Amino acid sequence: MNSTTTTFTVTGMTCGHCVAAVTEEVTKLDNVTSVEIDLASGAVTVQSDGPVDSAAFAAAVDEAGYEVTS
Ligand SMILES: [Cu+2]
Repeated sequence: MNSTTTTFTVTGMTCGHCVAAVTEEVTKLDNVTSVEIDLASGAVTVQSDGPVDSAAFAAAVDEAGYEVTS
């Protein structure tokens, strides 16, 4: 399968717990194979076997208690 990399920016994460919460929710999304988060910049890099639905991503981040800015 094709591996796709998508990067989003999420605001509101302040510590390792925040990173873990976002990682847990985003990992549940369709096609997602891995999630990597840079806490300092808020960059969330998602590896997937196909497209990641941006609305589903935003909903997952919202579920964790944070906000997608890009
Ligand atoms: Cu935190």
